[in-house]
Amino acid sequence: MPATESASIFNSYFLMKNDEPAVYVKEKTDVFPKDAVLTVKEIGDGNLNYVFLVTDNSGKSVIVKQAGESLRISSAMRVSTDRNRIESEILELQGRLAPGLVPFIYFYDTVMCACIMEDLSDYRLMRYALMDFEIFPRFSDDITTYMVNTLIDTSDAVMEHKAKKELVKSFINPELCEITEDLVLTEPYNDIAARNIVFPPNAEFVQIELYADKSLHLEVAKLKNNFLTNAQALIHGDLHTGSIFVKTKGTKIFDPEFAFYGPIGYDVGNVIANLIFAWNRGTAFAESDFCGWVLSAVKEVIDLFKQKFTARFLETVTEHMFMTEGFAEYYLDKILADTAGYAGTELIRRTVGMAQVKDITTIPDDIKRTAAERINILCAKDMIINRKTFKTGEDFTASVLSSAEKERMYRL
Ligand code: SR1
Ligand code: MG
Repeated sequence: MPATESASIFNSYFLMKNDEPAVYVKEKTDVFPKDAVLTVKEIGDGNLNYVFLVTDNSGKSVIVKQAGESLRISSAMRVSTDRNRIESEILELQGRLAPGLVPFIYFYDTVMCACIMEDLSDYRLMRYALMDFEIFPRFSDDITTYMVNTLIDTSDAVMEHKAKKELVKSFINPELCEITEDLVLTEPYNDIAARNIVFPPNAEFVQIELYADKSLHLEVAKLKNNFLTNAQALIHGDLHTGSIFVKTKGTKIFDPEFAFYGPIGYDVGNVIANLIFAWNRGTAFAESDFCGWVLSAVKEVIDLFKQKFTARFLETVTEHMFMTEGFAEYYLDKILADTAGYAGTELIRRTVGMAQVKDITTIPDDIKRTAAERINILCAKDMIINRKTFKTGEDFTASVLSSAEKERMYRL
């Protein structure tokens, strides 16, 4: 073993702190000269990991992201640190499939369960930018290119099936999937683990509309079964606006640690639901121009996704039977129904589940927050129950507007 390797403090796992991420970057990469003076700042505000910004005195910087053995959101929840390998490997793969739309990975390490990646400090986290009512005209185009390229190209439509199954194996992600199976697809409907967070003015509404609605439970059970068994494509698995960086001239999708082979509509549905949170917040603050843009983004994401998906499917399909006339339409139709269904489950779980979104929880006026939450739930139920009828961008925007109207009627 070379002397440097045997002497390294990074030969066995520990949680980095203080200036250790800087030492780590110098040891593992050539990004900075060995004599560079580096500063370290912990900047993570997610639920799971530790994120450090490492900068030299010229302003050059990288990010070090490390997986802890228990989660930041709850020290009682322990989740495999293999999530960091999954995240690093999928970002490398997606960098090839969707160039420019994901951060560059300089290095990753299965001992420290950490990776060193491109710093995107010139971008803003999309959730916070939307909370300030900023608009991003490029967003629909970029996010649909990312989804179409990364999802079709890893599916059985395009990949040789044995090679695809190798990827299924490599991206098996049981513990992170379990979080979604529990927090998204079970607990919001029954509070079975007693960790839902229900805004008190909506307690009765949640009891009637979610906990007591058996026909809703049946549809969610079907969506859960689909999530558990439909190894359709290598999905991001947690594609909310806290997993997206934006600036006027670009978009970067990051944080795919929940990635696994699952239903394509899970990713598309998450994007739609998180736009709806932004719309709901905009409505509470009477930001009508912003709300107009958000609704047009919802419509565009669906319509551009359909358009690009069909074009890329027809261009790249290699599975002979999938070339049969009518199959592309059948395949896309199922994805759109899944999109509506999982937009619904995301809307509900972020409203009553353990992991909520600041777009809604920081609405200061209780009456407006109550209304925003009810719109989320009514819209979600429409999308889940009637998911097979959602075919166009307008079907999604119409559901948002009619749910807002329904909520107004509920109050009268
Ligand atoms: C316990 S982790 C809570 C949530 O944070 C992640 O971003 C996922 O969305 C997960 O459901
Ligand atoms: Mg995350």
